[in-house]
Amino acid sequence: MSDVVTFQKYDDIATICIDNPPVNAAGHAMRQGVVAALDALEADPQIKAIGLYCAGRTFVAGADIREFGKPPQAPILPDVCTRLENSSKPIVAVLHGTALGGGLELALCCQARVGLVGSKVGLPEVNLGLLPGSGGTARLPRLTDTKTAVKMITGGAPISMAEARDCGIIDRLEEGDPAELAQRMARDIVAGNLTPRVTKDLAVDLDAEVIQAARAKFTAMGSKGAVALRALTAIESATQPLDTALATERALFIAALDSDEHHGLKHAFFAERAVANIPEAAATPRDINKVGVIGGGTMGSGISTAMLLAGLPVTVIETAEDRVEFAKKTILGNLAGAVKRGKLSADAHDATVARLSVTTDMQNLSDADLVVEAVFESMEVKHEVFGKLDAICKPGAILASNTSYLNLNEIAKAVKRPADVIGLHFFSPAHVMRLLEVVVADKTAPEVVATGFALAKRLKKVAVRAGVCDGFIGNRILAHYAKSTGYMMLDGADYAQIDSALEGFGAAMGPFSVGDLAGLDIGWAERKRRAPLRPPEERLVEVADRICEAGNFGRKTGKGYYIYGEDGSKTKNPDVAKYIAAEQAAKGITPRSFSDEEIVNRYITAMISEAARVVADGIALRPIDVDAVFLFGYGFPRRRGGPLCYADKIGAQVLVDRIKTYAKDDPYYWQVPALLQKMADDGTTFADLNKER
Ligand code: 3H9
Repeated sequence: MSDVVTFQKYDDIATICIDNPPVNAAGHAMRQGVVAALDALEADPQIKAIGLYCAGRTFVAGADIREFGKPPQAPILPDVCTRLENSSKPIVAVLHGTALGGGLELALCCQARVGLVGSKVGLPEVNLGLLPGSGGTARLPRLTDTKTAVKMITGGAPISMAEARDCGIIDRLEEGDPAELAQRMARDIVAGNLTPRVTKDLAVDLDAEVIQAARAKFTAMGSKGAVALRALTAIESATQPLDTALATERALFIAALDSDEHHGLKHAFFAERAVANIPEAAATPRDINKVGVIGGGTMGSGISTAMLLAGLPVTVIETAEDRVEFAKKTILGNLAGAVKRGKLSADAHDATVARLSVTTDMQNLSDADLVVEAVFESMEVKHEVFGKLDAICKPGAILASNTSYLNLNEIAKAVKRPADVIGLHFFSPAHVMRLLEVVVADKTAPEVVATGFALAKRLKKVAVRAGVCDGFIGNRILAHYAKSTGYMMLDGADYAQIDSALEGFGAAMGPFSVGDLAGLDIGWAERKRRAPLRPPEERLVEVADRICEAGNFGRKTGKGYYIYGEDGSKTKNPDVAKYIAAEQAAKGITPRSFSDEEIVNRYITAMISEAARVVADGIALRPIDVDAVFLFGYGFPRRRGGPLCYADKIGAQVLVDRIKTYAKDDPYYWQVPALLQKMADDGTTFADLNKER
């Protein structure tokens, strides 16, 4: 018998158990094991029905994603599915946990399906740039209505087992233990209490209107709708004879395996998980049962909301009564929004609010396990706050700063317990954005780092370990590449064109629109802070300063690069053209035009350059950590996998050549990073570096 698939006989029934941790993925050994078990049980004349179930936390959660891109090893999953479908003995699949992708496809080929209450089924392949490749598109529309099939296959979100029962995907909803249920259900089949429903024998009747509406929607989405459109094409062939439909689906699946979207989305899937692999992973996290937050502004309120949503009691410290009221109002507003978005159940709302207290008395933090400081970005202010916390907080309490760029080693000097100091850099809105940069100072204790990662998991965030430097991973890279857009604008590119070119690349919003949304005063203050540090060789773009000097800070004042009408309109601010022209004239710049391609190339190359330096300096542990930061904190298009995954697609030599070309006009800004040059010379990639580190 195989290591991962075993079977047991009980009189005239048998069970097959798949035990392939962590998620029972349908890897090669598992596929071989299922076929071998089936061969043995079919050959036994005593066995009349079989129950198929999984050990551990879930039924098969899909094909083994790690095998994609490698030569397929027989038996391939579609053949295992067909083998189950053609079994001479009825098989009932018992689904628990998350029966996803190839897992659900295996179940669709069994002669009956039973699901456990509280579990889910889904076909999430589109989230990996794929479509179901083991008959899901051909078989699901035979069991359920077109609308459900299209939604599940092209949308990728799972549905509850109760919904699956209601729409015909499973035959019964049961409670109990999968092993026990597998026996019971097989016996029910033998006794005639559970009637097999063989998918291939059911008729397909696709609703043309639903298909047409979906096709129109995905077509209108352009390249962003391509993955869903491919999946829809497979669904449409479900009306063909099963063999033909399966062949069409297989051909589309193989083409999808080769697509850029799949490559990027697969990388993003593993990036989300790979970042948890840190040097401090073996340390035991400290218990966090009570949290303090210093500062109830937008950031502090967002952090407090995130903690409350994770079930933690929070004490927020503000400086004055009116600020206390503002913080309360903001947090309550955030919680009401969470109820609306389905992130907090209405029943749990009042209990969540009851866990919040907002006060001006810092002594209330004496029993907090963790305090996150989210006050004004000034070393002086941070030192004052950390000095007070050192005196008030109990031994073992973690003292965290939410600073987005200040030197954490300096901040830690304000306390007598630097081992307890860490950076927890949340991204705004902190209760929504998934990224948490965990910044590790020279003296931070390993268990404090491990606690940061454990907390992120509790908050359902993606934690990425960062070293200390100005801006850590994300903001350091952002500070560099953001300049490229200003340079292009001053050299003649229309800023609205820059926005639309980068939106075409996949950014949710172009950089000038983002600046307006975030508030141009933030960048203005930051430029003033950095002004004394700015080397004389560095180009300066002053357009944004002119906009701010006129009292326009973007959306919050109704005017920035764009003018925002009360009716939701957005038009270019004509003053900006005047500021640009004046600066060009003063600096002797003859404006030229830029193609969308050049805009994207310069922007991405600037981003990759600084990202390469961040990796070389050890600020990020691996290239994949930079990718995770940009995917979960900066809206980098997921289908492109992250800046350094995308860099491998471009190639190190091409990037080096581009930088050298751009450097002819601005040799200070465009310098070839040593790591990129080395990769170009050695013919290596960031993916190679991910494997090494
Ligand atoms: C497919 O099925 C194609 C077919 O139609 C056709 C084929 C021909 N493979 O997420 P977690 C690992 S496409 C390999 O932290 P959770 C994961 O990397 C597939 N590994 O746990 C992690 O490893 P590590 C369709 C997988 O409880 C560990 O398991 N299916 C796979 O938070 C734990 O994962 C999907 O897309 C896999 N399929 O969430 C489902 N899945 O510990 C993808 C997980 O070394 N998976 N791993 O970092 C998920 O959505 C979640 O993992 C799941 C569990 C909800 C199952």
